[in-house]
Amino acid sequence: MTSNSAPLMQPAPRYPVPAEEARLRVRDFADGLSVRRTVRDFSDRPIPDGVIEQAVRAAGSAPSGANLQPWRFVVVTDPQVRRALRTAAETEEREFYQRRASREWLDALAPLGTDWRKPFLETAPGLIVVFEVHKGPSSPKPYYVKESVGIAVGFLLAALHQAGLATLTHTPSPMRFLNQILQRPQEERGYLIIPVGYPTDEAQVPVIDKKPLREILVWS
Ligand code: IYR
Repeated sequence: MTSNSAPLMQPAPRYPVPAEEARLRVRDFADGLSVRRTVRDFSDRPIPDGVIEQAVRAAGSAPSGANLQPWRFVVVTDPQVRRALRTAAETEEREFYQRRASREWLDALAPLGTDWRKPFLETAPGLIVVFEVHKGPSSPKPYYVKESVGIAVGFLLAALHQAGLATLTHTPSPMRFLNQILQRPQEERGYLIIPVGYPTDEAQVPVIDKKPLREILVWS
């Protein structure tokens, strides 16, 4: 079916911010995000009710290819399911760290201190498993899927950080075990696992830095 009719339009929403206020707000936003760190040691402190819902709402407001919103966010709290995910992820990750990864890749990871062990899949009180949604019985063919889901995840991480929650972006590879354990249809493809919670009192993070603005920003 094709459609040539003009799309239904409405006035663009206004979001008025005076110039001086704009400078303050964007600086505050950047300051707030710049203290975000990926955390690997989670306490059992629970996630406040309602926070995940609003954070996923923020993610769902992201722009996407043809506005097809090709994402699904599966929240896992059940300890048994978290254990199954950990076992499966560690199987793949052991393979990665011991065989699949190149020396160059392992050298790049060394400053982060990561290895095949993924205890945070069990210790974090919640996991948000993000899936790409491809063409299927109830989903159309999407476009720019990785870009779209990446933008949505950016919104999600920023929202959770805003709520004071720590997150980790975990990328086991391959991720097909996610479909099986979480009983997701095959048009859904694992994109990322995001453990969410609060750091333990003893949690440490590697000393790393972000590139300064003058290195990443070019006015052309
Ligand atoms: N997926 C593995 C390895 C890994 C890869 C990158 I690139 C990282 O920044 C961190 C880890 C893992 O999750 O450990």
